[in-house]
Amino acid sequence: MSKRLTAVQKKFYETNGYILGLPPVLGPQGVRELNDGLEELMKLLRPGEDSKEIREWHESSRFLYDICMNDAILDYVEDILGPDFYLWGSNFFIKPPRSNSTVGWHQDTYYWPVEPKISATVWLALEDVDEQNAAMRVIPGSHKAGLLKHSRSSDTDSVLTLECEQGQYREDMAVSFNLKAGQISIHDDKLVHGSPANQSDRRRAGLTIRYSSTIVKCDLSVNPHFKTYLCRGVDTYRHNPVGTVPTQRYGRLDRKHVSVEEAGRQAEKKLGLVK
Ligand SMILES: O=C(O)CCC(=O)C(=O)O
Repeated sequence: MSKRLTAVQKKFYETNGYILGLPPVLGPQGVRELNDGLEELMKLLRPGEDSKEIREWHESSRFLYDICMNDAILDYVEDILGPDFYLWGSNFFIKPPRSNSTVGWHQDTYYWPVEPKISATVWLALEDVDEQNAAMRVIPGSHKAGLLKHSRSSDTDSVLTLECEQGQYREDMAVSFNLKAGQISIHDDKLVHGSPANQSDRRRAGLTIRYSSTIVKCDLSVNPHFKTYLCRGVDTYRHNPVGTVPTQRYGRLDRKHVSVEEAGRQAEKKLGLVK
């Protein structure tokens, strides 16, 4: 039985690979707390680090863990992934005003050493986000095209260096993920998406939260740090290590983060992404 999404919304997600236009999951007070919490986390960064370092800190910050376990968010995710799913990833995508930084077109699943491909990302807006301040853009329906070819580019303003090769997706079809503060979007792990530079005078910040069906298994030889937190239902598969719920409100995680991008070419080969 559906918790929050109508049959039409579920069908839309299935066809297009994303959902927008949901009621806010945080009110003005919740949005203020989220922004204040981000400031507290930023205080834990060391010289030379930036907000990109705040990754998987739901494992060390109860404040973030509680946001990732927000009941309204989990209801939506349950409608998409089914009754049994876990949380495993979170990070902030922040573009200061007038920043050149972009996010190149990519499929999340290319970055993650997990199978099968039954995962979804929630993007929670910390402030109003639109075309002016570099909202994320997605290619509707591109999640049905299978895994696309990605190549490494070092000559780029993108914070991600594995980008979808051109010609495999229709950029002219892109839809902008405009959100009000406290609203979420949800997208499929195979959906092609990215975001442009922020040419406005407004910051643009979102928290991404990654959830997977309990059947999804991580290749720990690529990412040995993968930890799961059951959100709903039961994990009959027990494929993955289980994380410990953090007790401190704000805490940093001191360890190397590993996606396929960071694990390097060897990992791409091992996972059969390249020859
Ligand atoms: O916020 C962005 O610009 C990109 C976010 C993203 O790539 C993701 O949520 O997977």
